[in-house]
Amino acid sequence: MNTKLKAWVSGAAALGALGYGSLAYADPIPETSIWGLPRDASVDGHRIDWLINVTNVFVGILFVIMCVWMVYSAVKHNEKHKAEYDHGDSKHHIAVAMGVSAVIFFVVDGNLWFNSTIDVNTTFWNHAAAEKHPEAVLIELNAHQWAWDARYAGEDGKFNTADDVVTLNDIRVPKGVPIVFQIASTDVIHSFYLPNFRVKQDAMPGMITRMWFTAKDAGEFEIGCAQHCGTHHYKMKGLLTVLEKEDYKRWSSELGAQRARAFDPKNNEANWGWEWKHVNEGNATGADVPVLALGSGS
Ligand SMILES: [Cu+2]
Repeated sequence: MNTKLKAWVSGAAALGALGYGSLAYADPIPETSIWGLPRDASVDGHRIDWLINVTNVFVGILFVIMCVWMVYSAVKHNEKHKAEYDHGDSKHHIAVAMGVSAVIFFVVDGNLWFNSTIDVNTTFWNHAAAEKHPEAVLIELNAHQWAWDARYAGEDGKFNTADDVVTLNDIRVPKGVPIVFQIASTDVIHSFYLPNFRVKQDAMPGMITRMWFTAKDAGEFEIGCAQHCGTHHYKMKGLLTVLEKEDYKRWSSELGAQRARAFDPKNNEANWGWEWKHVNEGNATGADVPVLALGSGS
């Protein structure tokens, strides 16, 4: 490659990477925009966004290099160029191909693997630490075709008792404290998805899965089901409202009192809660959670 062309190629690659990089690192785009990620309303969502943005920059740089390289090759190897026949299996060619692949693999995939492993172990699957927080809010979630039932322990701190707060497609949580979910499903596989909090967890029949996050902004956010779960899957939406701590306390004690008045111990279908399964020390993923018996009542 001559020096002029070399300079042009590297200049174009650098410009492309810079443009792409600044786009990826720009301020979050408003909710109404069709571009970019949904607004991040969680304390730890930046970890996910960073990985997505950095990967986009890497892939953007590679894309620009590939485009420039293809255009250069097409122009250089025009009809005036004498064809050279080559199988590309010489030691030199194999070494170059392996070297380029290894750099891409270790830099792009290696970065994803290394940082996501740290994020998962220290944060997203660290349910034990989230639960230990003195103000953590624990919620049991029962997914079914096609809605989300949420259960809070109420004043007594115990699940499946008369003062539990139970809601339908309406989850309210306080700002600034860990919100820990245990998730079950009565029928098929659903997936509890909170795009604004960068978390998603399958709801599996016959077992309890876990998920947690801390909200940093008050407001209303969508709950989606991210697993196709039947004909009315599209209707399986809910609302997650993040309240200031005092507003949340008022809401939960009012609803708890109402619920205690309406409680019917014989209504097994309504009393679907379970005793909270605490995470064993040393197993932050909660993989050994016992199988759930739904509808046993209390
Ligand atoms: Cu669903």
